Amino acid sequence: MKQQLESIRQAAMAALENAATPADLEELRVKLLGKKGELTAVLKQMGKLSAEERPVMGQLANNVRAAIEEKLEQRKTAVHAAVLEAKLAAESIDVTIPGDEIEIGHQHPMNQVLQQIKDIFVGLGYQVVEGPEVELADYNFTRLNIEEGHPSRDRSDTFYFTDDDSVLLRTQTSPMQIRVMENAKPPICILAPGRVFRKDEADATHSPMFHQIEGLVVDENITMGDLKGALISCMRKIYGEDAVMRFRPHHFPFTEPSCEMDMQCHKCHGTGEIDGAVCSTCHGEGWIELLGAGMVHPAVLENCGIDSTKYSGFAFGMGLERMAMGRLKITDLRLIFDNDVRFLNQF
Ligand code: 2U9
Repeated sequence: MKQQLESIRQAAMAALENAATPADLEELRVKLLGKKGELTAVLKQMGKLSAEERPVMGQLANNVRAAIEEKLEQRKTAVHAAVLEAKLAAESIDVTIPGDEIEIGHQHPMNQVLQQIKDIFVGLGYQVVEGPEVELADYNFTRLNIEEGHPSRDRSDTFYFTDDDSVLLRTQTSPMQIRVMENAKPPICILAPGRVFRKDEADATHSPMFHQIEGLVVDENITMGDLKGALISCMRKIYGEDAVMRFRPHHFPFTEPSCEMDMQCHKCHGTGEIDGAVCSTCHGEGWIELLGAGMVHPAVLENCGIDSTKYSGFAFGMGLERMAMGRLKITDLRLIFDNDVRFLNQF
């Protein structure tokens, strides 16, 4: 029996040493230590031994079992480590391989310009207001002091919904300011951005739909100085603190006095030419037109129930596409609305 036990130990050690997979080890465990295993088979013969031999053989059998168990654990750890190492080697990732580029979307250039202007005026304390695109002629024209028969009311210029020309697609965002003035008491300080509609043929500089941003400030003692301060401050934030501005007299029915604001061309510095050729940025003008503005006409204030002897206000308006084209060097308005990604990805 001693012989048998020793040969089991020897064979077991060799077999365990050669086992390469967890499955091999499990198979050996069952074969050596299981109920029908080799060691159990030997132990079953213990009954045939003499009383003196039994404890000696029992002790030896326990030693063999302990040795096999220890070796089994040792090999399990080693095999597990080897399997893991092989797996890691097979699945290794080359982190130096360049990844697939993921295209990330971005704001439309029009929204970029809109956001920048909104941020500036919100910083000055303006509230952004939005309203309906389908408007009453009363709000779009009459209360803005635009008289019956004015060319902008013409059916060839404005989209009307009704035969009596009382409902239309707004031609400016000004009706929004009328709505606010009608319902709120001064001080009023608002910015009204939005889509407007005019019957224009689409070409490089015209579109039947475009965007405006208008501003309105109404309070006691508002002057032309407040208008100039707000507009120069805004445009210098956009075009740089050294930008040079000028105001020219103009006429709008809803403001009196009215003006237009120009910025000296930053390319030719007002000379209109670069190296003897006509400056392509200002087309030789030396100045770039930015917006229209003026002091709110007293009749417009009264049309909204605001006492024009107590309150005054200034207003301004600019075309957003025109701003974007100037800022982003876009030469054809239609590109802004085409939404061709080859164009949009440039911004
Ligand atoms: C109220 C009173 C007055 C808004 C103003 C302009 C001057 C102006 C044009 C710029 C280019 C329109 O988009 S454009 O074609 N706008 O020149 N807009 S003052 O005046 C208002 C607005 C609301 C109640």
